[in-house]
Amino acid sequence: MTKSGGLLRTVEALVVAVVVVGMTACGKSPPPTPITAAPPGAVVEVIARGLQFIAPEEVPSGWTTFRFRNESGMTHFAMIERLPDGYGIRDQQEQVAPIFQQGMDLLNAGDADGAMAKFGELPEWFGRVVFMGGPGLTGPGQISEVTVFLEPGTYLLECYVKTNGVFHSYNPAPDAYGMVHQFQVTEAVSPAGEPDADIRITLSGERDIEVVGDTTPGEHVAQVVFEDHKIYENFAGHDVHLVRLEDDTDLSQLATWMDWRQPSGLETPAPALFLGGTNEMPAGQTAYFNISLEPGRYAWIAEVPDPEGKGMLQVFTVSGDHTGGY
Ligand SMILES: [Cu+2]
Repeated sequence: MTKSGGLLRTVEALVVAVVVVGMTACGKSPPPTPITAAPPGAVVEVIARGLQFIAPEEVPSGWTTFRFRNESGMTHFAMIERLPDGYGIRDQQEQVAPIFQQGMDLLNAGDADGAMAKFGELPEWFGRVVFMGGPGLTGPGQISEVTVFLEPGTYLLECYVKTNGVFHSYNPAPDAYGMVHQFQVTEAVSPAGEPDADIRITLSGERDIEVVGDTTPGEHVAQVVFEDHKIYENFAGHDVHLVRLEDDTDLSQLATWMDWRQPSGLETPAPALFLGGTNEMPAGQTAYFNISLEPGRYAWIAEVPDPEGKGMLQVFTVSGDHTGGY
């Protein structure tokens, strides 16, 4: 048994004890138990609270919707990562997260060569992690939803936004681990089908983000097609997020923020309100995400270095009902 498994069992035993005592004492219904498994076909609830994910440990395979509720005061995302067989959260904690943090510390100190040498220490298996989308950048108090097709296996949810230069997924304190959560995608298949969409977004490393559909006020579902998978200087592939722009939003600051290698990149607080999207996926994969639009200015933006230069920062306006005074 692993240490975390032992801890979990201890927590479960405590919960059972509390439930039994509570029922015996007053005969009322038991308090809610921790989330351990999502029922097949149900929406998988993922909560960001502080610098932790609260999410199920088992998720059905097939088309599954992840609803990400950000209860914290910071912007986060929830990237879905399929681990190679035999690897788990402890390997990420011991062999990957510290390397990225040490490399980031070197970048913050202006030592780009040292940082690249450090990133060269990443283990071979990290190159075999498959990024499978997941809820994109989501601002404080916001809820975002992504639907993806998952095969059975061992997965992580990860957020690597930074606070004070430290990745949310890195926490050097034992048993106080940061924004990484391991879950198992089971053989039980979700009865949910592929969602319907009214907006289609095509992502390619060869051209601008292509959006087809009407971005009118109200609810929409966007289908995101990953036509190819190009790896950029930040070791990541293209993706797409929705961000609300205010009159004083600085687009060049926003563009810089999308590159985690910059000291100000992905650093708390975000320069604008993010409303979800999808993290990267392999070529040929498709994700769906829910969008709620009000009249105003928005942008589609990818988490890549210089998104504007790549055609991956696209501003658009949602027109209001003219009788409403907009
Ligand atoms: Cu985070």
